[in-house]
Order: sequence, then structure tokens, then C-alpha cells
Amino acid sequence: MKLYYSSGACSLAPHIILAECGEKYTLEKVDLQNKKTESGKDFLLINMKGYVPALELNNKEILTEVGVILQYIAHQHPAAQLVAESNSFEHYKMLEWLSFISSEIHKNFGSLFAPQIPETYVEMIKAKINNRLKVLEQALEGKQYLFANRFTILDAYLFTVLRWAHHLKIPVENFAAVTDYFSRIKERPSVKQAMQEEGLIKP
Ligand SMILES: N[C@@H](CCC(=O)N[C@@H](CS)C(=O)NCC(=O)O)C(=O)O
Repeated sequence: MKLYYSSGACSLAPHIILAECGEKYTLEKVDLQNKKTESGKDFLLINMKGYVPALELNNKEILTEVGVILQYIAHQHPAAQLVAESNSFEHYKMLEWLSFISSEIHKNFGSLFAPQIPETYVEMIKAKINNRLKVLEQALEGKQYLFANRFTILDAYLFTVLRWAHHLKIPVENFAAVTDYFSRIKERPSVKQAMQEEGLIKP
């Protein structure tokens, strides 16, 4: 499989899961500004939506959208138990979290990266984020992982977006369980491997 990514972007989540599964993968960096890949391809021909991640399968099909890519990779490696069995109630509970991370955390955090957004909008989004962090704090209290007492695709995704908090001046340190969780996930070998491969930490 080949992952089209941008360093530290939400594509880090599937990158972590590729490493976690022991899947064979290659990486191709995307210049999101110019929509060009590092080998000079027009990224819009790979993903017409113009954003990462995009996963090229071994049969050359392309999959996009973080939540879908995470589930696809995890389903290829059932023994790793990174996602619940399709159609089980547990799977729907995971989808509930996946949707929460995507629409309530990822997209609210992501909107703060836009340059020159009005201060009133920033305040509004930060108040919203604070409420979402309260939900996570409660969910993570006394727990190692977000779901089912084991590392899953949810942790790869949540870690990836929480990583942006410091840069965005979101005071995650006010949430002790979230802060502990983040520090713990950061030490996982697959997380370190993916971060090294994206040049986010030194080997
Ligand atoms: N709905 C998409 C959103 C992906 C997304 O927001 N990607 C960002 C990086 S975190 C991006 O590539 N932005 C560049 C752009 O939108 O042009 C998903 O879940 O995969």
C-alpha cells in the first residue's frame, strides 16, 4: 500500500496504523499548497478533493477519508484487533467515537489553522473544543485507551489531532486524563516509528 501524506497532518493516523499492523507500505509526501506529490504527480488526479490522506491499494484503487482508511487497514489485519468486527454493536460504538473525533475534534481543531480568522470565531471554536475535551476527559478517566481497553484505530486518530493542540494554543494541560493519555500514546513504538518517518521526531 502507498500512503499519500503531509508531515504531521491527519494522515499521521493511518500511518501509525500501517506501522502498528506490520503492513508493508510506502509513503509519498504531498505539497498541499501546490497539490503536487514529491515524485511530481498532480495530487488532484489521485484525490480530486485535494487533501490527505489518500491510500493507494496494491490493486491501484484509491481510498480517501481518515475514518475509512483506518478501518480498511485494520480490517486487513484482524489479528491485531485494531477495529471491532463489522456489524457488531462494538463496531457501531467505535464508529460513534470515530465520528466524534472526525467532526468534533479534527474539524474544530483544523479550522484554527486557517490564517486570519476573526478573533470572535477563534473564541467560539475554542469554547466548543473545551466542551469536547470535557467529554474526552470523562471518557479517559482511569483508562489506558479510548475504547475497549486496548489500542485501536481511535487512539491513532485521537493522538494525531491532539498533537496539534500545543501549536493552536489549546490548553489540553487543563485536562489531566487527556494529557496522561497523550503522553502514553506518544511512547508507543508504532507512533514513534510513524513520527520518525514523517520527520516529526529524531530517530
Ligand atoms: N474529510 C477528510 C479531511 C482531511 C483533511 O482535513 N486533510 C487536511 C490535513 S489534516 C488537508 O489535507 N488539508 C488540505 C486541503 O484541504 O487542501 C478526511 O477525513 O480525510
